[in-house]
Amino acid sequence: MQRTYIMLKPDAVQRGLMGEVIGRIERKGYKIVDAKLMHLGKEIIAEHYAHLTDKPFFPDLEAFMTSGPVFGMIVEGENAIDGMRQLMGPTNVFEAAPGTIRGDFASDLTCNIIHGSDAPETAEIEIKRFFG
Ligand code: DAT
Ligand code: MG
Repeated sequence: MQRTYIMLKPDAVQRGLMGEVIGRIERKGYKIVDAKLMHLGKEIIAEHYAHLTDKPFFPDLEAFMTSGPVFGMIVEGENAIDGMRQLMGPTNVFEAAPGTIRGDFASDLTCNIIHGSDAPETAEIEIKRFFG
């Protein structure tokens, strides 16, 4: 069993897509073992996206991620980290196939609906960051 940190981004919450995306996670067979709505500040976004703070698009990413509530979840299942990344589709939405969450609902590089941890180490750190 693996746990991963999943976050529905402000565009998903604002567009009323939470139910749709959560339904896909549940239908895949994963369990949501904790969840909460949060309004994130700049500090935690800079920490969460520390690998991107020097990128030219970081100011847009920061503004987007602090623009409204996000829905953070701990999702559990066998191979859930890679499995969720498959359900989500790739970072580049223009390469995200229909049938994936990003492929079906996102058409912008920054506003891409969903975050999912990319490795066991980051999953552990992110679960601690958002759920303590
Ligand atoms: P992922 O969210 O797939 O793990 P990441 O960690 O590399 O991807 O980047 C975090 C977020 O930053 C990503 O979901 C959207 C934004 N982002 C990444 N690359 C971008 C780019 N080239 N232009 C605009 N936003 C980008
Ligand atoms: Mg990432």
